[in-house]
Order: sequence, then structure tokens, then C-alpha cells
Amino acid sequence: MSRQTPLNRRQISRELTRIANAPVCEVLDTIGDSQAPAAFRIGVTGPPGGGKSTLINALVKERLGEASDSTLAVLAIDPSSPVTGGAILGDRIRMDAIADLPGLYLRSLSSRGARNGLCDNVVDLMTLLETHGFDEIVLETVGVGQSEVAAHEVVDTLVVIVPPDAGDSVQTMKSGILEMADIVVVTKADQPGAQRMTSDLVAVLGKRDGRDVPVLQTDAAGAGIAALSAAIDTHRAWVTQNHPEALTRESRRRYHLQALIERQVQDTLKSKEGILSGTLNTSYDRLLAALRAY
Ligand SMILES: Nc1nc2c(ncn2[C@@H]2O[C@H](COP(=O)(O)OP(=O)(O)OP(=O)(O)O)[C@@H](O)[C@H]2O)c(=O)[nH]1
Ligand SMILES: [Mg+2]
Repeated sequence: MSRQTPLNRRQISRELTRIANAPVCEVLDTIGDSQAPAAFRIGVTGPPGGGKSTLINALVKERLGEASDSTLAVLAIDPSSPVTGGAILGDRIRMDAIADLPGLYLRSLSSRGARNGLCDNVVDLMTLLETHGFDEIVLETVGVGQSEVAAHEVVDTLVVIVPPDAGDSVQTMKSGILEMADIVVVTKADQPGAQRMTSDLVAVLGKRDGRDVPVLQTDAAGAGIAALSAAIDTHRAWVTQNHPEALTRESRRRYHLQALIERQVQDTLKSKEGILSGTLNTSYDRLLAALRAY
């Protein structure tokens, strides 16, 4: 979408709020027939307080610079706030500084206790943003437990951030979050230990899909952001060449269908009495029958 068409931020917010809280059938009514082109999705994940929002602020400014005519949406998944879907204060202050950039839409959401740490309906929300024609979507998630695996499933390029004080946890991260990374960024490069952390990461990171995983450094003043933006573009070009679009779309579709079905199963188990009584076989049949009735 070109910036010539102004964003209707209020309308987008209203629609996001509605489908964030809607049952599956209503979600499908809204986005189920969409044929909108896929946006380029960038995930930014890492430990709480690691500097994700600060980095996204600077990255968004860089990618929506004056020469650009593109549009970008940021979805920040906030694990700390309860059902409200509101931004935590810190995020609000940091993000407010860029909220008026032309072509930018910003939204913070609570993760609603989703088991994988991601909003369980984050794919619905990204698909909705795509119906509004955004060129790029940046997704911020806290990378603990399984959430980075889930984040990896729903984005094209996953940036994993590691603050200099992550210390001994690098070895632990190696078997989880770092294995998923397309690009690794040591944030807060102005702090002591950043260089050491960078060397440690270079030492433990191997190739991923036959490609070296870049390890970059950034700080809140904007150092390293242009290089990060360039690395994202390089990865994007690599994905386009090595993972033809059909493949990407197919895996996204699979993930999305599974997310919807899981939610529908949960809703059905919660709302229909008696499914769990009797034998396993009768429960299974009753559950399938109840699902078919939707
Ligand atoms: N010294 C220094 N502090 C930074 C830098 N970047 C971020 N911080 C500080 O680190 C804290 C957390 O930054 P955020 O950008 O909110 O980190 P986050 O990962 O988005 O945090 P959550 O969303 O709460 O998990 C804030 O107090 C920032 O001011 C940096 O480059 N240098
Ligand atoms: Mg944040």
C-alpha cells in the first residue's frame, strides 16, 4: 500500500479490538475470505526488558524514512498486562514518540495467557492488518519458553535480541531461542560487556539453513540500526530466493488453521456440557459432533 492513501488508524484499531475478542466463527467472517497479499513479517523477540521496543522504535524510523513510500504496522505482545489489551506504560512512552510517523500503525496487545506466550490469535491480527494492505508488519514478543518457536512460525525474518547482561544464559539460549534466529542483535551496545557478548554469540552460533547468522550490535542512540535494517533486507532476499512463496504461504496456512482449530476445540470443551463424560471414545465422538455443528 502506498502512503498516498492515509491510514485509517481508528478503523484499524476498532477492527483489531473486535477480532481479538471474537469467537472463531466471527474471526472467519472477517478475514476468512481475504485474498490480500502477504506483508513482509519481521519478528523481534528476546528476554523481558532486553531492549526490544527501543530497537523497534529506531528500526521503524529507519524503514519508514523519508525516501520510503511504504506502510508498516507494529504489533507488540505484552505478557504482563491482563485482559485489557493495553500497552504497559513504558512501551506507551517509547512508542508514542513515533506513533505519528506517516505510514505507521502501532498497537500493543496483551497475551491473554496463551499457552505459547504469543497472543493465541496473533495470526488473525496479522492477517487483518494484511487486509489493510500493510507492506511490513513488525511483531514484538517476549522470547521465553515456547513463544520464540511460535514467533518463528508466523514471521519471515526473526530477529533475536540479547542484552549484554544476559551472561551465562547464552548456552541455555543456544538450544532454544538462538536456534530460531535469522539475525541476532546484541542490544544496549553502550553497556559494558556488549563486545564480549557479541564474540561469545559468534562463537556459539553456527549456520542456519546453510547461511551464517549475522550478529550485530545496536544501541538506543541508533548505532547499528541501518546495518540491522540492511541485514533484514538481505535475509528477505534470501528467503525469496530459497523458499518460494507457495511454500511460505502453505506453512503459514497450516499454522493459522491449527491455531483456529485449537481455539475452537477449547471453546467447545468449555461451553458444551457432558463431552468429557463416558469413555474416551464417546468423548471424542461428541467433541467432533459438536465441532461439526458450528
Ligand atoms: N543503556 C541502554 N539502555 C537501554 C538501551 N535500549 C534500551 N534500554 C533500556 O532498557 C529498558 C528496557 O527497554 P525496552 O526497549 O522497553 O525493552 P523491551 O525488551 O521492549 O522490554 P519488555 O517489552 O518490557 O520486555 C529501558 O529502561 C530502556 O531505556 C540501550 O541501548 N542502552
Ligand atoms: Mg517492549
